[in-house]
Amino acid sequence: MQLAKSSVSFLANVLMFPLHFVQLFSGAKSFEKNALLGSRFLNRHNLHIIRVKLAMHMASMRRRRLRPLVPDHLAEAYDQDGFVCIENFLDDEHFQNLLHDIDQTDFDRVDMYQGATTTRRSMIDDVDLETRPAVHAARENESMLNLVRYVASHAGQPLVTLQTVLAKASGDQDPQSDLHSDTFHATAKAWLFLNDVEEDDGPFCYVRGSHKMTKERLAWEKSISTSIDSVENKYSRRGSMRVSPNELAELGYPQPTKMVVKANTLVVANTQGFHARCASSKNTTRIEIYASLRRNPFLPFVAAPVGGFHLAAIPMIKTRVNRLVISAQAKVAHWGIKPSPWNSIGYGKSKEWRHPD
Ligand SMILES: O=C(O)CCC(=O)C(=O)O
Repeated sequence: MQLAKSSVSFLANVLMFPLHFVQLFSGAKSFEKNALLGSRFLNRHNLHIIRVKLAMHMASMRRRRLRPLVPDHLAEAYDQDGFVCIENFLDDEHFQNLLHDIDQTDFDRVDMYQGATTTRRSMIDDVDLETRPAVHAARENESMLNLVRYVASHAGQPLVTLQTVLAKASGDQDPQSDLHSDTFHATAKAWLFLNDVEEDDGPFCYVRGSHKMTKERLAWEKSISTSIDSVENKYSRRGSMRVSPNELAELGYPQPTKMVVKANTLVVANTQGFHARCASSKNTTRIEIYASLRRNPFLPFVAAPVGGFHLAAIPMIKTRVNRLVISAQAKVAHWGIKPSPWNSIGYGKSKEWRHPD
């Protein structure tokens, strides 16, 4: 039986070899799903570390070219900490109109359930915003988009959506509340918080400086990449490494900083650095304009700062991108390739609690 199982897995790896090989040059990160990325032999010979270092080198090169997109003090803050935090980001009138638009609108919504937390995306494509100019202007805010580009180290079009995080106090653990790095290369996420986020409102937290790949960090990553079979956490095995507070100290990083912020604060972070959504002892609702940008870490160019040869920057795609992303994931699920995390829940308010118990 055991022999039959290992023969099947050997044959599968042989058949998958061309795909696994091509994925070495992409953002593929799962040690578990790619026999080359997960190979103990190759990782002992530094396959993972070579990818991390090369991605880091390419990111610094691209970021230098993107430097004119952001003010000096923000570039310096990013370089030092791995994130930037800007209070009173939108002017007051725009911010009040944005809150009003969001309160008054029934959005087309999808939910993702992770443990006791629901993450909701409310569609803010052009068709949804014909009478909602304040949301449209926030979605198109060039200062925010340029910061996301700089932090991600990529030109291109960030995905921007209206996101609500509805977290129950009790229930299964939200995997986002363990400190983790999203992947092995620079990638950006941004949150323009629309309500105050207090200490016990499930704030975002970030380990300052953990976007820097120090000698200790590289050694830690190597040790994980060479012992994948014995790593318990499935997200770590899939390339999104979890780290404990004790390990942070051993790696020479500080403990995480909680982003306890006022409404209208923008945070943009390189989520290769360690971060999490803090757990809370009460039910919490966080609502935000959320943006993200992740592209192939080995791209050698940032051509045409805004377009950057990015599919998502094509006008026909850009104006409908919220729905295109969800329906692409649904198609992939329909073909049996990968289940979609998103469940359509129809139109309604972005802050509605549907299952409060
Ligand atoms: O929403 C948050 O505060 C953080 C979520 C997170 O950890 C992630 O998106 O990787």
